[in-house]
Amino acid sequence: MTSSAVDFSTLPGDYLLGTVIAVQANYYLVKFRADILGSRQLPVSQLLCTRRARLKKVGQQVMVGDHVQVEEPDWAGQRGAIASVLPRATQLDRPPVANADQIMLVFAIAEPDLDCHQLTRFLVKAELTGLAISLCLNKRDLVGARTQADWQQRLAGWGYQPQLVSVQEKLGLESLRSALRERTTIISGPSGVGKSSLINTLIPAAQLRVSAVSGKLGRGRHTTRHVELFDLPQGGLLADTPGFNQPDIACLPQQLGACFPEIRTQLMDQQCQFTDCLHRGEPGCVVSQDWERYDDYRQLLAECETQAQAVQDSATPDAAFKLKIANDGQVQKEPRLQAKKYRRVSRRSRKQSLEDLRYELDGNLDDLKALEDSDAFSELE
Ligand SMILES: Nc1nc2c(ncn2[C@@H]2O[C@H](COP(=O)(O)OP(=O)(O)OP(=O)(O)O)[C@@H](O)[C@H]2O)c(=O)[nH]1
Ligand SMILES: [Mg+2]
Ligand SMILES: [Zn+2]
Repeated sequence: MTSSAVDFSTLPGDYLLGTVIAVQANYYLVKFRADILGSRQLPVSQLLCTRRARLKKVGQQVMVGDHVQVEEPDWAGQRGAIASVLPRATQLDRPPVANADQIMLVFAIAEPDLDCHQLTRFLVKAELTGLAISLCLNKRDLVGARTQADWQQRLAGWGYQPQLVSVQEKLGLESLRSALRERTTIISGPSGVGKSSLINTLIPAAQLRVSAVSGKLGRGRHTTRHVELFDLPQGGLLADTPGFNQPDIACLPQQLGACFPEIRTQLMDQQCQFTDCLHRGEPGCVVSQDWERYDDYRQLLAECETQAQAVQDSATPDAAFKLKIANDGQVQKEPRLQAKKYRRVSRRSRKQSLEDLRYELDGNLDDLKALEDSDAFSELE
């Protein structure tokens, strides 16, 4: 099964359809996949493509994971041009990936220690995408059978069935392989848990950079910076994403409950008196408060409310300031930078892809807009 909003079998025979597996500045690496090509044979399996000016003019973005039509292939020079982008079945903005089927969250049982609050943030963030979620706990070689069983049981109480693996000792990888087969999966998780190691083991050709966990943060020194899709030998694609340690949760307070399986199951065959109930003791609320992550739910709810309030307040913006939400959920006022005065990006940054810059700006849309308006952007183009 290949994720797409389009039935590939209905496309004309000479239609050259590929999947964008990497984006670097204005170049798109397009892979022609055997599962889409069927019996067709092509001289090479991938081409480095530019985007037709027409697409640029209409503002059609091309993302990793996009299924695209390639024109004028130069097989000898391994170049081509993207003529159109097929409708997306799904789209994630952070990381920017189109047509993903599922998110696989990777955490380590140890080194770094499994932090339940951090795991909850990642889970909620993943739940908000609406994609299917699978959870993988790596480095099981570092703990005993008892600890492994305890985690399994604890997370089952949250509503998840983690797969316990050791990439290093090659334990538990078979069931992981079958969960990934013929699907496009985004691998996500904190730094240093072994995401790149896992992908290298599943796809030896990927050769992602892995490095020793070092320093107080327990963070790998060479962290993954680009979003790139890798072909699984048994079919399917994997995206390694940069590790985030503290994903921010931006949703309406009313959306948060649906991100907790514990709440979802309680609301399966009963409902609260008020449809916008936030499950914190309102009259007629049927959701119990007696479950492990209830305090996490309340904490995240408070964050969402703070953010929602900040958005409301900024409807009448104070021109000189902009609102910023810090990692701890506190809203801070920061002087607004004028687009023209935006600091020049460093030589190092300029060499990086726009995707990297998006990460470095940490999702701050004002800054991104300022950057796109500034000449730094056209230098990247
Ligand atoms: N003991 C043990 N160590 C592992 C295992 N898998 C990976 N590691 C080590 O964990 C460290 C970090 O691995 P990476 O694959 O770079 O982690 P990552 O999640 O890609 O990190 P970022 O790219 O920073 O997000 C490396 O030193 C790996 O050798 C495992 O199963 N057991
Ligand atoms: Mg990595
Ligand atoms: Zn309720």
